[in-house]
Amino acid sequence: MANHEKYLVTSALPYANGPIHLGHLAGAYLPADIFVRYCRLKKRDVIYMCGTDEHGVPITITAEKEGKTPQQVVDYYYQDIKETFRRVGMSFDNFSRTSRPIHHQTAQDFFLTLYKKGYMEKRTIQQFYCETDRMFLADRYIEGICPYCGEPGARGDQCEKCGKWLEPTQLIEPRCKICGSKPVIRETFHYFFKLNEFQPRLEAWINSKTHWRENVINFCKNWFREGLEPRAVTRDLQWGVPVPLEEAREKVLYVWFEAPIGYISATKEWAEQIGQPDRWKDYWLDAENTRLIHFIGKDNIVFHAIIFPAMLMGYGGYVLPDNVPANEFLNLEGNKFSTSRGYAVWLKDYLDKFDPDSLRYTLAINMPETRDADFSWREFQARHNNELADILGNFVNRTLRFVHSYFEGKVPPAGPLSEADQQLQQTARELAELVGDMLDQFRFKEATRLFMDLARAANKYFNDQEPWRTRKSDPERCATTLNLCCQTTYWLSILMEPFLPFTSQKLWTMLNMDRPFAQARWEEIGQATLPAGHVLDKPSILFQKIPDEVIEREIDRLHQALSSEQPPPAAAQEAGQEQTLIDIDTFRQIDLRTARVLAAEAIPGARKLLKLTIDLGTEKRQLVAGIAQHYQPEQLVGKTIVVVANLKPATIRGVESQGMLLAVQDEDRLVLLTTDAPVAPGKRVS
Ligand code: B3M
Ligand code: ZN
Repeated sequence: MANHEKYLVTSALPYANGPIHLGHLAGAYLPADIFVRYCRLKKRDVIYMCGTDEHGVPITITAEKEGKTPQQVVDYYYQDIKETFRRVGMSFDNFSRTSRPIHHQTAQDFFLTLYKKGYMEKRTIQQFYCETDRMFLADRYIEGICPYCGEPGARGDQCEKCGKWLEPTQLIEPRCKICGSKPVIRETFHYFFKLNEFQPRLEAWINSKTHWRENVINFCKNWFREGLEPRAVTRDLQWGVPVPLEEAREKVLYVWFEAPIGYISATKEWAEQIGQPDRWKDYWLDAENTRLIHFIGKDNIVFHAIIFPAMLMGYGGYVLPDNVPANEFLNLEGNKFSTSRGYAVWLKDYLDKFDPDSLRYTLAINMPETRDADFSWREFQARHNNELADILGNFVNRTLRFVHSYFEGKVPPAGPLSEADQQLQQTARELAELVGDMLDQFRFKEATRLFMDLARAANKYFNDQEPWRTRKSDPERCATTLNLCCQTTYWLSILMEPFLPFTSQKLWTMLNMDRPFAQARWEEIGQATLPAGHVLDKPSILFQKIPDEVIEREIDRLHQALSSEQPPPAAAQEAGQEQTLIDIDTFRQIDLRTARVLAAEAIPGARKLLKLTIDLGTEKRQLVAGIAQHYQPEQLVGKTIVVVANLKPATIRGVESQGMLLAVQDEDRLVLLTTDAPVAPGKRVS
């Protein structure tokens, strides 16, 4: 086992039950890819493992919704997610999937080893059973009212509103999530991992992690304060990794027990793929020299900083995470992503219209490292036009064009270096050092800003040196200036690569490099590398500017999703998909009321939106509605409309919308719902 330092990097395994959106990328994937690319440029021994998480109720609930088998769902989304990640430059060494036999074997071995070591205890428990669906209900299959905050629609394992972890039996008015019926309690048994027995060791281990992000440390300390409990690690489900015990053949391993083991099985699979089947041990079983780094979103901290490490401790011989840089969440135009309402920017839709590097840059420079961040289309446009195009693209373009115009496209010879020349080299070396330090501390926002500082310094150098003037007055000085500029474009192609891999490759090609980028080294930044006379390829524009109307279209689309429920995709309707049946209690959770429109006005810059002031009987409210292309404001005043009065407020184009009016889309018309006869405002619709 080689005794040099090794990096074993993972990203959270995305559920194979839906497409990837920007929020996913900013959370567990982009930071990992930036870090791994940097490690490769530093010639570190690094491998990057990921794959799809293919079991658990998120999969089976999607399968029921789409009228498919779980296998069909995961087969489709494995390919979809893998291809989307490829297009945005995710450079995994292996992107596996947990439905493969190698994962089943690895997870079952983990369970059996922990079982034989006495870390599993069998417990008989009372569990909800749905007599309609004839199945025990796992946590996420149950919904009810949260006993802590009263939130309706709390899940059986956690209330999304107050964040409390729940036992399903704590829910008020529990309902089966599939059919809506009231479940009964039945006896069953499950195996509980004795997590509590690892608390002392875990606490000591976490206390030694002084370099971890504060949010991760505090989260763990809260769990320790509440006291770790044994955790059920089996479920009464058909879809999953079968429990490797004869008496429990009908059960499967809990998805969160086996999914993190997916990092190990993906590494085993990778080792087989490269023809060195035991190579995975060099990483997972060499705790002395391996730095295991789990990139995740903050909702996965407990599994990666407490439960999986305890499993690794229990098994014995495995490396423990060196760091778990959990990111906070990314919001979208001031609101939370909502896949169920289509309020998201799907990565593949983005990639059909825009450059992957522009998104990587915008997300990296505003990464939700220590607090939630917000993606806005206007900021995306500004970062692309004013920084990537006007600073980085501009410097590269003016340098290469100047060399093609006045030096036959060849790197000019450098004469004696001036103070300014040496300062540029020194700046490049210092920035390379700083960017590297920031990346090793997982401070991506600062690292991104710093790499762009080299382009800023280079533009200033170009302007200060005035080669367009020295070309006539001092040709040798001019040649030296452009030599330094050519070196700087080379240094930039390396410095930017972790963040902008596609642009780096384009620049590498324009520089007509005769060796693969894989041979580039971080240490070359600041050193004269391009020899005089080296022939450069023709320059092309690295970043075409994005016009306002293109961004407008994207903003409008999001507001459509916010201001009215997205109709199910036409394909779903055409395919005659069964509507999800709900029971009367579920319907009654929606508070529909009549309302009188008191005032209506346009919202500056939002062609499709109107701001309404309505009378709800006991109160006045403000609504934003996407009806401006169907109604004039004056047509609406005095009208009785129907609104959803208990919808969470949302901010749309900076205006708070406190509810949602009901309208029907009929071809290209949008028609408001009103009452057949005059009705006072605030009356409940039932
Ligand atoms: N599949 C997705 C999530 O909750 C979950 C991650 C597993 S990582 C082992 O983000
Ligand atoms: Zn049911």
